[in-house]
Amino acid sequence: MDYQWYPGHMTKAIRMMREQIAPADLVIELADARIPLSSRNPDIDSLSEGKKRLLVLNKADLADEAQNRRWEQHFREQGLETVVCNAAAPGAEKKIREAMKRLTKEKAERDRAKGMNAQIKAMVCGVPNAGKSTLINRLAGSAVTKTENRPGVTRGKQWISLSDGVKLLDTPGVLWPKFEDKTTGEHLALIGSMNDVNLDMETLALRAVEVLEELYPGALSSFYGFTKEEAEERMEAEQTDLFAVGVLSAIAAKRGCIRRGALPDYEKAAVMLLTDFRGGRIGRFTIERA
Ligand SMILES: Nc1nc2c(ncn2[C@@H]2O[C@H](COP(=O)(O)OP(=O)(O)O)[C@@H](O)[C@H]2O)c(=O)[nH]1
Ligand SMILES: [Mg+2]
Repeated sequence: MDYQWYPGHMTKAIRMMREQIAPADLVIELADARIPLSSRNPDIDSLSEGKKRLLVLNKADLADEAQNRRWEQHFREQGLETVVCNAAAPGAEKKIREAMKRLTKEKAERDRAKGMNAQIKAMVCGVPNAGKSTLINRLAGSAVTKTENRPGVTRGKQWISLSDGVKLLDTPGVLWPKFEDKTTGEHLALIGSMNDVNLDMETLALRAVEVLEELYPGALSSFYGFTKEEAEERMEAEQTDLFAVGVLSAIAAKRGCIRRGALPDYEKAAVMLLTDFRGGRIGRFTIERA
């Protein structure tokens, strides 16, 4: 499968991002807690050099709780301020605001020592679908109404005033993911951060089965209600040595994904499985380990 995402022009993209980040004192990077490695940007370190950093492991509600704690610790040990977050939940902004305040305390004090009001600029960035807009909306809250939205003023980049002199850029910085290896693209595809139109859903669903069988054995059989024996029988019927095919066939049977001739509708079962998996319905899974 071809997971190509960003077609070239990397130098230009990096230059644009550098310009966007330039005015910020604090860079808030969003990653997906289910794939904390693949959803991070390889150039973020150099792009945010000399700035305060906050890593937000978002969609933590969909990820394995024990793994959330391990990843948080892992990044903290690397010296990166890290917060586990579910931006979709009301109140998510509290922890982020606290971390922002901690990180910008010195700058605020320096400004005040000069007799000025504290002036801190923060920007949110991350790969597509990480939850940037959701988080910005949460952080902005009612402050969003306070932005200068005067008629006649060209609506370009705007800074939303939070409290304590913190201003947040109202548009996120979209970062490209790394795609040095096949696994990165595959993991982004699994969680739904790639355009499905370009993906072979059956192959992807079979990867989901393999990954889950390895990391969370039994999760699929208990959710869909099939036994290992059933999956094995179906492997035989399909004359394959791929257990994942047996599992997908069993899922198709359990969920009535059947096409003419009483054959399993793999395409339908694949889409269903991926939707359940991405939506956290089967369980909370972290597919990259600290
Ligand atoms: N379950 C869950 N969904 C989230 C979370 N944050 C964002 N989302 C959802 O993820 C999708 C992408 O979010 P969005 O803010 O548009 O991502 P962006 O592309 O980074 O701006 C939306 O459907 C959000 O509702 C989260 O913490 N948990
Ligand atoms: Mg967005």
